[in-house]
Amino acid sequence: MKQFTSVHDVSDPFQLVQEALALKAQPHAHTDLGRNKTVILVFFNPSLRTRLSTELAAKNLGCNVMTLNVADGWKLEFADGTVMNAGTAEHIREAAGVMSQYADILAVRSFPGLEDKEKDYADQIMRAFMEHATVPVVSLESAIRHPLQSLADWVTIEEYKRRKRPKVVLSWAPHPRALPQAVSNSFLEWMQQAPVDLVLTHPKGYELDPSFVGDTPVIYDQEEAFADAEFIYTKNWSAVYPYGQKPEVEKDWQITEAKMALTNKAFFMHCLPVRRNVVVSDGVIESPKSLVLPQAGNRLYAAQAVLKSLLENV
Ligand code: SN0
Repeated sequence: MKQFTSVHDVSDPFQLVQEALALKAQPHAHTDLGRNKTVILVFFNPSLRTRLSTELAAKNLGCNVMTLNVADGWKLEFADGTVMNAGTAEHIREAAGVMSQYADILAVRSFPGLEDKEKDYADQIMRAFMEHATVPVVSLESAIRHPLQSLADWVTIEEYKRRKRPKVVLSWAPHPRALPQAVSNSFLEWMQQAPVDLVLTHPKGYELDPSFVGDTPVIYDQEEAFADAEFIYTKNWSAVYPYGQKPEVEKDWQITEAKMALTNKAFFMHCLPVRRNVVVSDGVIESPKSLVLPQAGNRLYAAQAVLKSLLENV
């Protein structure tokens, strides 16, 4: 693997899931692999799980880790050909080039602006790093994808599934703010390669980008979608059309005990952070069926599997 920015960078995603599970059994089996190697994590946006799990993953492999909050650095320019006589002090061409002098792997987080669909879906920041860094680039969530989350989600489903091919439902839920589509986009593209029956449910008006939905069935009735489900994966996202908006929804899409009772004893999953009693009731997230903590725990082994695979190639 040469970079990790989407499922398309991974030749065998199932093999990577197995690698993460092997690392979970023996997290300290490869402490020499990263000796004298440096991972730089660059955050344009806040992080809790991603930062801690990726730092620890790198350390478990024996790497040096440095973290840069972009707010602490120069304001970067991404457009080519700009006359840089205004607010931006350094071009990404130099910034990514310089970081590559110090890093063996560069990992980057950036959120979308949610104002201009074309701009966000061009995934400018991640693409600029891919283009101008001279070392492998890892996505720590970009404007449109969160592949480390999806890999951890697949690992979790693999651990908890009771059937060879479980039914997995990705359900929209309400949220007070307009959120990115990245987690849901990625979940769809990874689950489309997993041995699961995947169903997408959301209110009318919250259709995801067709390039990510592919041929995943969409059921607009949440309760109908929940029938026979073994995993309820919940996430809010803002509308794609009109982009970044929050159209009104008639029914309450919160995940409640009553809705979970319609499933086949489904597990509840969410990437976190989650707004309790808006996205999911306390009763569901506190129940024995809630996988939010094991899921977050698996972020460590997902990151470790990815870094290991990249280190084996640098
Ligand atoms: C981010 C998102 O992409 O939806 C990160 C998820 C891993 N979530 C949020 O920004 C939630 C913020 C909030 O105010 O609840």
